Amino acid sequence: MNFMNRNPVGGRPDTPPAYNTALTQHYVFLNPPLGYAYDALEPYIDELTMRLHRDRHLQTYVGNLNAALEKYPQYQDWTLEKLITDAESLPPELRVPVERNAGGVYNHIFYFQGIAPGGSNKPIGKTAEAIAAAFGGGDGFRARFKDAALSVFGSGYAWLALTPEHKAVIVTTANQQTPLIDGLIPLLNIDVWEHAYYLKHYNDRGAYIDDWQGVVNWNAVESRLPKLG
Ligand code: MN3
Repeated sequence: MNFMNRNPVGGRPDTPPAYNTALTQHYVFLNPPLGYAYDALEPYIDELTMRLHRDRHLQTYVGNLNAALEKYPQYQDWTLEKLITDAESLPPELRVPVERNAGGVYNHIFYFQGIAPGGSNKPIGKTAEAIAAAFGGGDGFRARFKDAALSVFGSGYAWLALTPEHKAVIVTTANQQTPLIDGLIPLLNIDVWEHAYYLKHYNDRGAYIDDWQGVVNWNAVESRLPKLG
């Protein structure tokens, strides 16, 4: 399966395509390759967790989203972002499955593309500047982000995002909701559903968050910044 050729779409003009093309795809949605081997994040994130997470959990959201849109050709050219942000204008019977599953696809692709083998522990470039301004630097960010990720009750995500004024903020979302609906620009997320860490860390979410910090792909985060000025 060649994801890039099957569904050629342009990236948003303000974001380079390398990391973000999969987020602008539309029906028929595909599960993009990780871009690294399933075991490449060892010892931080284990191979079996990565296999199950992408091949089963994300695949289920992809399948459910395609099934939901199959009989609605008028929405089949909507991108993931449009399905999420304009869900209110969908027919009632389509709205809930789209909200859940488009969010599930978006959030997981965003998560998998936000980590990489050898990911450095340090924000770079404009990201580092925004983090320094908002949190006093990388250490302050890591502590605040961990607290936020720990605070998610049940299943959800913690996010680093930008406000429309381009101030860095940390927010959390429940289940498969995204900060897009609040007008924020997502930069980085951590999946804290138990399936993201249970095989290795059991119920110790904090240990998973610490490990995840070691594989954050700050180059990807930097590429998600809107072009300023
Ligand atoms: Mn997940």
